[in-house]
Amino acid sequence: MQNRFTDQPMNVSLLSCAVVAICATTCDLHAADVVAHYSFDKDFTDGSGGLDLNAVGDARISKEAAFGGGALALDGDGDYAWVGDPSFNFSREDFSVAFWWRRNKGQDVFEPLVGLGDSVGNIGYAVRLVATPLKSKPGLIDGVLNDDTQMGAKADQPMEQTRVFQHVVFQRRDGNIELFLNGELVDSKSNLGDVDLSAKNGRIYAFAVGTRNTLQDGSGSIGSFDGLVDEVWVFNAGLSPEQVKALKEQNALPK
Ligand SMILES: [Ca+2]
Ligand SMILES: [Ca+2]
Repeated sequence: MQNRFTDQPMNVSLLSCAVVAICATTCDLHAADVVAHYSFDKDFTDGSGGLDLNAVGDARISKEAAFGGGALALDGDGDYAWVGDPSFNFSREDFSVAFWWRRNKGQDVFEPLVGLGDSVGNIGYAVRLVATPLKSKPGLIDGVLNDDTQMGAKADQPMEQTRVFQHVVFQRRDGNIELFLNGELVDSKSNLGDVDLSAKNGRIYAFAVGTRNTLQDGSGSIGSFDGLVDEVWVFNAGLSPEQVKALKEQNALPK
């Protein structure tokens, strides 16, 4: 690279070092750490670019939303959105998945919300509603890695989930998986499991919203969420509690 004013080569490596040094102290989590962001305000595109979702069945954009002008609406019968890309495979690294959900009414079976899976019952990672809430008793929500439900993070579902959008963050940070509900940490477990299912069966799987067990070409689907999902963020790093709160309150990370 030439400096156009002096015709001298720019010291690119020195400049890069300076940027890295500044970010080491101030850029706790910057734009480069966003893998994908689906606002569902107008369509199924990735606001961070490149990883647009494919909509299946009756999946549509609802005007009711947690943030912005729209959310993803699913009717609980064969609807989901997916994209097959290795960017969602975090292997043994830290990652974070954040989103809002609002349920229509409980189904008898568990309802998958967001995750990476395959067609033979394995889960790379997933957030799921695993029991229907009763009038007196909440159901469970859990986050799992590598199909390891024993080491999953779980909590009672909020009781008002049919009327009020609920915020969830499921992540691995410094070797611990963490589940946040509405900005508060509700469960944490040590989990160094591998989310890479290709080690098990040599294929790449889809990231899916509203179902599970979807292959890289979008085929395969088990279970279907009945309700709204909004502002799905995927990061290739774990979030601090402050970042989780900011994401819930402002739908953005602190500057
Ligand atoms: Ca939205
Ligand atoms: Ca449907």
